[in-house]
Amino acid sequence: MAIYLGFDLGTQGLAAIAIEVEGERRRVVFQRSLDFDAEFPRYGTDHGVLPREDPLVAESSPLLWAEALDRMMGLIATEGGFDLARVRAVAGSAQQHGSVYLNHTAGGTLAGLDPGQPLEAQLHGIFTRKASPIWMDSSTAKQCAEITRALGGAEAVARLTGSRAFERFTGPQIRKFEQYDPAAYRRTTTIHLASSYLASLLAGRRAPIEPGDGAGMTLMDLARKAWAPAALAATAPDLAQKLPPLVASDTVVGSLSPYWVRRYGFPEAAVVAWSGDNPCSLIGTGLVAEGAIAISLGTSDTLFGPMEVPRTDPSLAGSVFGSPTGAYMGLVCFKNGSLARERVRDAHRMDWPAFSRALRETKPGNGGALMLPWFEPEITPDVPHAGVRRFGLDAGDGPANVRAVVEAQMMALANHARWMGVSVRELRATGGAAANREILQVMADVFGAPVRQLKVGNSACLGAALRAWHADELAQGRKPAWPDVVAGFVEPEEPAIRPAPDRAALYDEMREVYAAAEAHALGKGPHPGEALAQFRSRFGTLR
Ligand code: ADP
Ligand code: XUL
Repeated sequence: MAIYLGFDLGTQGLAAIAIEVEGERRRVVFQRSLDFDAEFPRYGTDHGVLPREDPLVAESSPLLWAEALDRMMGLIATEGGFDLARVRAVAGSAQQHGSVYLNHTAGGTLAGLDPGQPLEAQLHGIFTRKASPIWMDSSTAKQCAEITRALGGAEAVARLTGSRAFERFTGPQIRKFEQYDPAAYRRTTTIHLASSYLASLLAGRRAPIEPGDGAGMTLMDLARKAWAPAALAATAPDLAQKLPPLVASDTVVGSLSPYWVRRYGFPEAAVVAWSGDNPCSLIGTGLVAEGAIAISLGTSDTLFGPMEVPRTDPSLAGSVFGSPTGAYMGLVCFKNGSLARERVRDAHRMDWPAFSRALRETKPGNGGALMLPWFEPEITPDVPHAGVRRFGLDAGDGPANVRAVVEAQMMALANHARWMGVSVRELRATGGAAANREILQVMADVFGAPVRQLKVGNSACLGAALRAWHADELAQGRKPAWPDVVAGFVEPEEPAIRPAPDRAALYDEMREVYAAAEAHALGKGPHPGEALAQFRSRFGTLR
């Protein structure tokens, strides 16, 4: 019976899953994750991020990622509990936008890895840049402005690439690298995404990029799913030679290289193009047709849903990426996700059970107390400098701050997803914090829709494994339909978490107040004092 492997390079760790498939029989046979800070302390990461002086800079280590992949392959071989010869194909998901810079020796090194030595020890000479900028970086405002100007304005960039130029996107990051270290840029022969870098390590050769992750670079023509010459020219010299080719998401890019075969006993299984964590999560939550959305509460909070044809966000807050199905997906991303919830939890010396208790013991609407949870610079909306704002909220009141941060996050998700034009009948929740039913209750109440947890919590990792299976079927000349591929794996847990009907009016009004508070903080509207007073007079007694 065939086994398919999926990996997920998250911000804070690497996860893997193995699924077994034969006919109607489908099951998860292995699941494991490795936390970067705990398992690889010598890199000195904090939540997977290297220490940095500038709060706008966020980087991680491509050597750490390689070491984690090597360790995980070893664990699958020793603890997987299945005959490795059954592994037919491997695919992966990776945090989006992060980039890896390689020199001319990389090809030879990857093709000739010595199975007697650890992977990481053999890679030190292949990089032109030791650290990889990751999605949490917001240090490229200048480069975004330059690229935007060269391409004729933010709307033009969004029409071409699916998104305006965001600071975390790869193109602005590449431009910054070229400006700060032109000699190292010139020595760079390949610029990978985290996804194509890890696929290259597995295949022992330069792996291509696919349109799910490629759309997060400000370099891809979204409609044509090809590199956009104007965007490349606006970004850095000679970029076309340094980027891997773009291929369809279901492309087999090679097979497991001799390193993995000899070191751990894997077969020469197919390596399928890796994609971004959000495109993979779309598959792993079962969203293969338009009309439904999912929310991932990972390190970032994201909301996403499938789209048949790309419709860009007129407010330019959202993004459109390729979907692994060949269609498209809309996405809104928030930097102040799990780490903001952790900041509130830790400030009030709580653990997750105490955090949940605080949500149970406080009332919807928080008596009109409101927070703008910008512990870090925010992506949605664009908040360049961190700064938490509180309205009628005592910073020392633990339970009220817990409710305030979660209500704020859910209202921001709901407000900034309106452009997708999806009437939300049901939400699927995934990511680390989706294990928390009290957080999901606030989600259900704010959206006024039932929320379903999924049986497999890491949907990005599951989505990667399902992509491996789908591509392997295609490679054998079959035509698997996506609904059949995801069936049996993405069924939600019962029962759903239902919204309390008496909360709909409250959150409808509170979402407007929240939008006003946000606009005010961005210098685009009056102080929300009056709106808050009205809200309190109608709902404040609920405290
Ligand atoms: P990534 O997006 O990096 O892959 P995960 O999806 O693994 O991250 O989510 C990790 C986060 O999940 C942690 O930072 C933690 O804050 C959060 N988390 C884990 N368990 C809980 C819980 N019970 N309640 C709330 N948050 C949780
Ligand atoms: C999406 C984004 C994050 C990362 C990390 O645009 O920046 O969701 O993919 O998970």
